[in-house]
Amino acid sequence: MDKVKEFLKDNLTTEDYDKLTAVDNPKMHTFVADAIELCRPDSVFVCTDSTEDIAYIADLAIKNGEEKKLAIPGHTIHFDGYYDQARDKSRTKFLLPAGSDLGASLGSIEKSAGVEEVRALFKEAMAGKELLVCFYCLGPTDSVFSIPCIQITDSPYVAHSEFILYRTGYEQFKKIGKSEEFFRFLHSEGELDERKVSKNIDGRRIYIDLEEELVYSLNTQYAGNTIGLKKPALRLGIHRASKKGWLCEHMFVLGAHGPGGRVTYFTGAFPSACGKTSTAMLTGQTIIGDDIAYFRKINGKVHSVNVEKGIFGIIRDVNPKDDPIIYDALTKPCEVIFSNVMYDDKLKPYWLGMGIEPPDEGINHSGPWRKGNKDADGNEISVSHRNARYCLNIVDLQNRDQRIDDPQGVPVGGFIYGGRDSDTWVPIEEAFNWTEGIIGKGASIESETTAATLGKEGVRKFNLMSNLDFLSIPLGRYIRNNLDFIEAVETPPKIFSVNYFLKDKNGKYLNGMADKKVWIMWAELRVNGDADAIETPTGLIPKHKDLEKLFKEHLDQQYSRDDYVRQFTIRIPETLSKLDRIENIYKQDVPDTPQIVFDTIAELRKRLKEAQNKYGDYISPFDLENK
Ligand code: SPV
Ligand code: MN
Repeated sequence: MDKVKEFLKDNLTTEDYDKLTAVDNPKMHTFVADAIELCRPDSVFVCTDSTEDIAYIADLAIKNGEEKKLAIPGHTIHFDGYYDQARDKSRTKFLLPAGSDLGASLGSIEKSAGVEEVRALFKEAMAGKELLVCFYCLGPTDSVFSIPCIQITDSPYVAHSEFILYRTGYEQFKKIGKSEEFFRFLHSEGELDERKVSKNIDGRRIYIDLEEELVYSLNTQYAGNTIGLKKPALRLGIHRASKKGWLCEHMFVLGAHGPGGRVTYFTGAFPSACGKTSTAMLTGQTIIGDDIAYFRKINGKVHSVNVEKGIFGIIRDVNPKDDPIIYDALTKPCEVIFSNVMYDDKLKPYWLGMGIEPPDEGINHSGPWRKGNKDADGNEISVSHRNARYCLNIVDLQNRDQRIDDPQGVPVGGFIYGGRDSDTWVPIEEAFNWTEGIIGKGASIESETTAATLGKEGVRKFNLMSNLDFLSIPLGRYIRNNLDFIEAVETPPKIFSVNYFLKDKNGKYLNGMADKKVWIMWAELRVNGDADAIETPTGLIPKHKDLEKLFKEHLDQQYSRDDYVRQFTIRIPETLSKLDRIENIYKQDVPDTPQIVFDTIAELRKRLKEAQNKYGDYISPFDLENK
């Protein structure tokens, strides 16, 4: 018997040892043995795909106090520390060998120093705890898209969340034999305080080794930092995709149901808290996924899968009117983990914008809470955190798409890029072609910041493909990969920009929350050649007559010409300023920007200026329609 197996035999129960070694993968065994030696847990549990093993993890989360049962069967609540409520960008770093460089915007640390630092923090970090060894699969199992993953963690909350969010992977691991191609994640929540939340926030680290496809995460519980398969794996996925010629995007996958029963699949990228999940959840449509998608070319077509099988969604403003399907799942017996909402003495959860008045006291992310309580910085503590979440299985949603687990994925008709933009982009516009779509839409996303990352809200930030936080390759190469991806694709997906957040001069939103459905249904018609469009300097926008019909059909609303003009006026000065900002970012901060980015921006600017000379600063869509 080799040394690693001997070590494992000495440190695992016979049952766990047998489970682990039934998967005959030396690299995986070495990873587990090293984690045990480093973190020194009291015990080890190896989790297979069996329901008993998975139930053991969920029970452990209750036993150790990281989750608490709520009144509705299957529902639990979890809290993260008061200052551990979002992704920590500043302490998320790539471990880079000396001499390599990803560009200034991607945080990194020299690899040997970083590994030494983080391993020192992991030393004996699991004393008194159980180390959990869990196997998952990114993408559907038994598919060209599948990526097996191993997660080691001392947090049953993290492992439990992953069993909701990802397909199981123990059997998948058996199938890959001795292959070394899998992602590895090592997590420890570190010391917990009496509320069972990570205590040493200063020691929070998320360190990513791209070459090894290995991520260390520590002293944090917030899922965006700890759930290896979510944002850590998104970074590994982008890196691997770039090497192998596919795409890994921060995108939902939605089935839009058009006339005659046809289904057209869209994928969409929006920065956090900008309407991504609610677009993926549009009524009357079907959902494949709401966060991360892989893309491959299959038989000359672009196909996509949901990397996940569950949703870790923002719960703020989820109410029966705006999000009826999610609200239904959050109020019926099924598996749900709520995080950072409030519960009362009847074990009922409450959150901001749920459509009913919450009680004046309960337990929330700050501990025992009363309306009006202030935190240490003097800020009033809201009933739930603005980035509070729910975690649930997509199978528990009425609107799941039938092809959710299709190993071939689904063919993609359109890409949608959106952001929180109060004054520039129209509600929807189709790009003239793939190149203009990738550059003028995806690579030009700016969005006003939200509560999903630490820092000030409401500041306009560049966020190409809403993937900036997760890029693990130089920005220019990432754009190039997107541009080149449709080589040899007969009909590339159409590319659309959307903007749900336009405001008038008084700061009032120009659109209702429900309007997004009309924009997506218009895109569905466009992909299938069933609607005309008006040419603008930057793309193609809907005609009033088509929107009028769609508003009537889908929302039972009149859509006036005035509303249309207010929303679809082309704002030349704002669009030109935006182009300047975007061009400057690429000029100053992205040394490997492909020349075509500058050429395309120059072309867009030329067309905008020509239109400005002809029509003035603000162009009504009717002027363009009648030209
Ligand atoms: C996002 O913020 O993009 C999310 C949630 O999907 S998190 O896991 O924090 O990334
Ligand atoms: Mn996301």
